[in-house]
Amino acid sequence: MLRQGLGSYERARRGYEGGTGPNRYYPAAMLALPHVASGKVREIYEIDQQRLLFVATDRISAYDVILEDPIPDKGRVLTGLSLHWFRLLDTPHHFLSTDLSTIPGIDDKERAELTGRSMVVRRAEVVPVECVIRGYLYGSAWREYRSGGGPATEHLPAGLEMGDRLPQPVFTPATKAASGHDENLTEGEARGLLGDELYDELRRRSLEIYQTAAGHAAASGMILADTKFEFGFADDRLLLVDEVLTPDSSRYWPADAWQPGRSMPSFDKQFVRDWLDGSGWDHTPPAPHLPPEVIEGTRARYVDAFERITGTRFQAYLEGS
Ligand code: Q0Z
Repeated sequence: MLRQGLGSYERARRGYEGGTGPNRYYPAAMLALPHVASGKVREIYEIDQQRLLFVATDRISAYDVILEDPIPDKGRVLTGLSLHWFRLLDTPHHFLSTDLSTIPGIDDKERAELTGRSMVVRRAEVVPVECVIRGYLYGSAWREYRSGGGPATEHLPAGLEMGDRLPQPVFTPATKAASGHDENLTEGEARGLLGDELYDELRRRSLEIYQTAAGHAAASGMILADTKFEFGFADDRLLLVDEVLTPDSSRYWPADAWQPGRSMPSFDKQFVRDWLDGSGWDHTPPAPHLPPEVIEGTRARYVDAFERITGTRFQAYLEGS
C-alpha cells in the first residue's frame, strides 16, 4: 500500500503553505480563481476538482528574503524549463496543458500576464517529502560532511572535498520543518515517514530522472550538481509534480567552471547576491531596491540558463507561448 496515511501530511502542508507570504508581487487575489497556496515565488490556484493553475511569478529571493523588485520574465524562464523537462523525461507527471483559453474567470489582461508562466496541472495528493538527489557534494550535505557527518551524508565514503563528484548519486530526502527550511532526513527517518515501499519507489524514480536529466545537461556543457523533486498521487499513480529541474530547484554549474575544493557561484543568483553583499544589507527585510542594471543583468543570467539547458532561444519560447 504505497499511499497510506498521506491525508494528514497534506493537511499539515496546506496549513503551512496556505499562510500569507510577505510582499508578494502577484497578489494572491489577482485572479478570480480560488487561491490554493503561496510559495515564496509561486502561486497555485484551483481551476476545478481535478486541475490546478500553477503560476511562476517574477519574484526572486536572496538570503531567504523576497526582494522588492521582480526580475522580468523570471517566471517564464522557470516555466519554460519545467516544460522542457516534462516533455523530455519519460516519467508520469502532473503537467496537462499551457492552454489558458478555456479557463473560466480570467480576462485578457490576466491571460497575457499568465502566458508563458503558468501550467495547468493535475491535482495530486503531494507526498510530504522533498526528494533530493545529489551527484556532487555541496550545500547542506557538504556542511554536514565537514562537521563530521549528518543525515544527507550517511552513505558517503570518507575523504571527499567540497564540490566533489560522488561515486554515485545519492537520494537524500528532506522535509519542510516548521521554520520553512528543509531538514535532511536519515534513511531510517524517511522510511519511517513513508513506509519502505513508497521510500523505495521515490528513490528509484528520483534517481532515474536525475540520471536522465544529468546526461542531457552534460551534453549541453552543464553539470546538474543536485536537484529536488516532489511527487504526488492521482488515481493511485505516483506523478512527478511541482516545477522540475529549474535553477530554483536545482544546482546547475557550467562544466568548464567546475573545480572540486572550491565554492561554485550560483549560475543565476550570484550576480544579485554579489550586489546585495556590496550594498551592506544585513539580510533583514526589506531588501534594498535593485538598480536597473542589476535587474537586467539577473534577467540575462536566467535567460542564459534557459538557453544553455534547453538549447533553444528564450525569445522563441516567448513567441510560441
Ligand atoms: C504543490 C507549492 C507553489 C506553494 C501543493 N499537482 C499538485 N497537486 C496538488 N498540490 C500541489 C501540486 Cl503541484 C502542490 N505545492 C508546492 C507550489 C506554491 C506551494 F507554487 N503545494
